Amino acid sequence: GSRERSFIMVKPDGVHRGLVGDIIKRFEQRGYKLVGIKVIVPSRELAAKHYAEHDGKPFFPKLVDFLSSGAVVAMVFEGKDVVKTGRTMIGATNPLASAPGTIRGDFGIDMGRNIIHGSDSVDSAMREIALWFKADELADYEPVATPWLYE
Ligand code: DAT
Ligand code: MG
Repeated sequence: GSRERSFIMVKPDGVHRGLVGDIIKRFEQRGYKLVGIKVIVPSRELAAKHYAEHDGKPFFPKLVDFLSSGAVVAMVFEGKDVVKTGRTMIGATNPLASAPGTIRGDFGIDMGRNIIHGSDSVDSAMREIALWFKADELADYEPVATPWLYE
């Protein structure tokens, strides 16, 4: 439904490169509601928990080092089909395989510098949101634009 939520995170490369505003703008103008946002330098422990599904893969240590190497912007967006649509807006895991118009396809080259994370399922989103945010860090409000976005 329209209360679906996704965990969206600008990774350290995206923050260093000044892409935060552009990324927020894309979700905002699509009509998704920002319900949580914070800037943090994740610990290695938090980064490892976030990427737990990849624990044991050859790229895992590098991935954890990278995510915990600097500031990230962690966000929760809400709206109809935001998990799947968010993934479409982000593009493929490998930026070189991502279509222009997608975030990775517009801004990235290498897999290990792919700018942004987005939850891959509603279940992953719930796990990730609980990992990165406390319940009282998520805002409950109704944008006045809602009836002009949803019929
Ligand atoms: P996504 O970020 O598109 O959900 P994923 O969950 O499969 O992709 O992998 C998490 C991150 O790990 C991904 O953004 C970049 C990195 N990664 C994935 N597969 C990789 C590989 N084969 N070699 C190097 N890094 C990889
Ligand atoms: Mg993933």
